[in-house]
Amino acid sequence: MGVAELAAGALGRVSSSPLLAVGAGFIDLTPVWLKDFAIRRFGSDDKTVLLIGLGAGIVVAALGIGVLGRRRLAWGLIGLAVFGTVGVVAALTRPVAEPVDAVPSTVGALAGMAALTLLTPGARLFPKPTPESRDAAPATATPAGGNATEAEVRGWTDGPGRRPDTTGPEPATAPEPAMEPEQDSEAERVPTPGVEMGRRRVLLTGAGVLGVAVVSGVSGRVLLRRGDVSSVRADVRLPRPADPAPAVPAGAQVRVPGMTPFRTSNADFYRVDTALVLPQVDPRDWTLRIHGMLAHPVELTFDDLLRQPLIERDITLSCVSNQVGGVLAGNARWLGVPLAPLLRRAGVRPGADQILSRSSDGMTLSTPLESVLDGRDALLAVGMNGEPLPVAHGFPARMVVPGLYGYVSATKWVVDLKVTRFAADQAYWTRRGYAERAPVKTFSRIDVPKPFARLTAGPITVAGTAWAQHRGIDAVEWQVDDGPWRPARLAPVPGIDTWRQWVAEWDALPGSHTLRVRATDKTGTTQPEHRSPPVPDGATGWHSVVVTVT
Ligand SMILES: Nc1nc2c(c(=O)[nH]1)N[C@H]1C(S)=C(S)[C@@H](COP(=O)(O)O)O[C@H]1N2
Ligand SMILES: [Mo]
Repeated sequence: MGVAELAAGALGRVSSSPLLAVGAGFIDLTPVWLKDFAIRRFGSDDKTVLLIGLGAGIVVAALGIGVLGRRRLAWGLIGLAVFGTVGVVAALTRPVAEPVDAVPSTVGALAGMAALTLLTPGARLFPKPTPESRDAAPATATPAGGNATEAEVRGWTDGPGRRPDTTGPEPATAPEPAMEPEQDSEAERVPTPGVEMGRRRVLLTGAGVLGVAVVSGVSGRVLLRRGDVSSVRADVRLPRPADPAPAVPAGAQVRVPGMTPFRTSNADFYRVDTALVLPQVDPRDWTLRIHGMLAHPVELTFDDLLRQPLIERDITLSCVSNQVGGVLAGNARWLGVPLAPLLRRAGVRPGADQILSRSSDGMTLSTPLESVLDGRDALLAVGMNGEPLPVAHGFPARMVVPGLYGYVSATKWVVDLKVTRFAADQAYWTRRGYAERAPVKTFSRIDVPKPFARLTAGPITVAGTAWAQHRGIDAVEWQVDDGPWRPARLAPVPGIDTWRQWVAEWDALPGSHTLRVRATDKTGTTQPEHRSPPVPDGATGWHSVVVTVT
């Protein structure tokens, strides 16, 4: 694995590292229910959990291969070949694969074979002859092209008193000789390779193999970090917006301890994507190809993009995997180029109904064209909360479309926009059973008090967040136990594309209580009580919190 990482580092291709390629392949093959479970259980730590799991899998595979190799070297070598093949297949099936990506896993598997052979010098490439078959067919004991010399073979099986020269330099340190000739029965002559090899030599060879693995693995990782763009990002200067964001009204943030901030900081913004390692895209090399059903396809550089008039908007982004009460939503101030005029200038052909966007790591998202062209602030964003986009959030450019779930709109590290038809092209998640058209569902959440809070009877402030981007929140109602629904006070908002805070006063009586919330959007539709899962187009249901009042 270490040597393979070094090869990947030398190539400078992250996706050719067997560890990362297999991890990425695993993400792609993960069934939707398991993905939803992982996001629900681990949130943005899902990738760390995956890497730990992969590490455990590798340890188990290595133990298996080692045990096989001790029995018969050939089995161990076959195990390593299979292991390497998994890496090769994973690397070659990445969307950004090139034939050269087969090299790290291949080199790694060969290094593994060398290590296994070194560590099991007594093991045979081919099965030992049984005492009966030995006399009948002595030729089978001689490995043709194997690693054991004829002398070694004879030393193990025939030569009384002749031990192969592998017991280490000082016989005194060699452990009990397995073969005292003459008295030994046939069965006892069968050597135990590790013991025969000499403990000291095993330790030294093992330490050597480990050293090579660690040094090459660490150097591979260091080499792969050459592509890191954080310093390039720090030097990016973004122009001022030609059209700044409407002012956020003073009361948008309700003043309740423990309340969610109206504006989510970049550090706290949720992260959901399929990228096991963050794509490092240098804006100096970045281009955005806009093509497909267009009269004039274009290709823009980052400077071309920054020369367009930029607009700044507060927009709430949310994930289709967000569960009732979940935190996979955030509100940021985005700076970017409006997408609609770019597309119009390129001359959209009749019949097109989809934008298929692609990221630098080969991820695809499909966005309904009508949502981008209907006048909302669909953006090619370059800035987030006054900074260049963080690498985790799509540096140097991403899409943001108010009112659509992230998986059908918010392509990070975007490099390609193809204007096409839903009938012709499918994107990553829609191929996996998620809806093609996924306007966000109306959500409301109780942020304070927290679940299972212990409160003192008397006046208590209940507060939370509600969102229905691009429709806007018209009302929030809350309920204690099965009492009447009461209207909450709504905080002011800068527009219909952000979430909205709400607050209510509760005169709490002692006991255990369930608080519930539901919102109505500006089309007059109230959130349904019915709980449905995130697949295929977003969860539904009322959020509730149980608290104890004493
Ligand atoms: N390149 C790329 N862009 C992507 C994704 C992805 O996996 N790859 N995930 C999408 C999903 S599902 C969501 S919810 C948003 C999340 O954006 P964030 O991580 O900046 O919060 O990004 C979207 N853009
Ligand atoms: Mo998402």
